[in-house]
Amino acid sequence: MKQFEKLTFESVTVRAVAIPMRRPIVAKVGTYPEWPFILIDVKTKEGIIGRSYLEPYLKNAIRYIGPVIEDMATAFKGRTLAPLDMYRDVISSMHLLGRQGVSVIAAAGLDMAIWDALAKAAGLPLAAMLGGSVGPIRSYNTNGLWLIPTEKLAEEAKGLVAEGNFKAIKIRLGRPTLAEDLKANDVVRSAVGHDIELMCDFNQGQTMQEALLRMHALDDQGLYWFEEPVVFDNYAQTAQLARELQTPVSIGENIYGSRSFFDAVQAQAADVYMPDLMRIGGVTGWMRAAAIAGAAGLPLSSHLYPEVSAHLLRASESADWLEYRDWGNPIMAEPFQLADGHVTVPDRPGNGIDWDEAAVARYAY
Ligand code: SMN
Ligand code: MG
Repeated sequence: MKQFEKLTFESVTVRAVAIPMRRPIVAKVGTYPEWPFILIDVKTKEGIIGRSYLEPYLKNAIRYIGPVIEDMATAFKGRTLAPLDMYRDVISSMHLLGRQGVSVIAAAGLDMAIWDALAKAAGLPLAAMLGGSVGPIRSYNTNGLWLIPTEKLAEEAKGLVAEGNFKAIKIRLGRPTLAEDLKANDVVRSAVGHDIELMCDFNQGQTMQEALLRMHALDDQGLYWFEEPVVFDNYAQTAQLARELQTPVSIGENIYGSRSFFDAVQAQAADVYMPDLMRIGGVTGWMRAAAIAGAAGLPLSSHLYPEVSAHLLRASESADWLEYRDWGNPIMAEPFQLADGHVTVPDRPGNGIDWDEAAVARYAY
């Protein structure tokens, strides 16, 4: 039920938690035994609270991302909640410090919380607020299969499929030798069979020379996509790989803002894109990127942030797989329901995020 004609920005609360991981991340980008979150609560004068979180990878990031969010919030005090205007103003205020990196991350966190508050005030799930509907999204399980010993891959792969009757899972490649990558792929494929799609992620861990040899050798293995085969923003190189290989090339998690997203699409840098809400610019940045991907006919997946990404995929023209990870579930009052490899966008106002405050207190640092 609609409650307010307009909302007024009052203040923000920023908190840090770190949650131990069931299957610690071992990737080319780093090793993470626990996963930090920055929790953002935007308070409005009318009493509605908008919530979001960021996944900043590094525990210390709260020390510099937190103050930027608080600074932006000070400038918002007393303003009517209008996410498009606020995003524009806050990004232009950061012009001299740069329009990428921490500037976008802080703006994105606030943007997601502001959209949440607006959707709550309208009495609509975020997906519906954006003109879409609630419902299922097919999802792949990304919760494991890091660069762990090959002997452990089979059991973990079976476990990942079983925990949500998933039809797709993601494996990390880019081991020291091609033989090890082929072996890892064989082990996982034998464990899960041919009805499960296998995405694979190289996390930018190869030079172009290595990638050319490795990708061509893996190209007939039936992998669903090759993610970030080389440094993500060398679009000339990723475009060459996308052209030469039959396996689709995916990038997107490291792209900051819709203008950089447009640059990548123009450069034909990939076959599939997977925006990350903290980098693409929150709900506002995502919808702009989604329009570009839709017009270009390019499938759009997601990176982390499953709760909010699910709403956005329901409102994106070329929506494809959601990346499902459960690392934030311990602090969620109502974690996602999984059924048959799908998550369901919850039919409640806002983005569906609410904190389990006892758990937040437990993981706070
Ligand atoms: C990833 C996510 C989180 C930490 C490390 C690596 C990865 C992904 O790139 O796409 O899931
Ligand atoms: Mg990735």
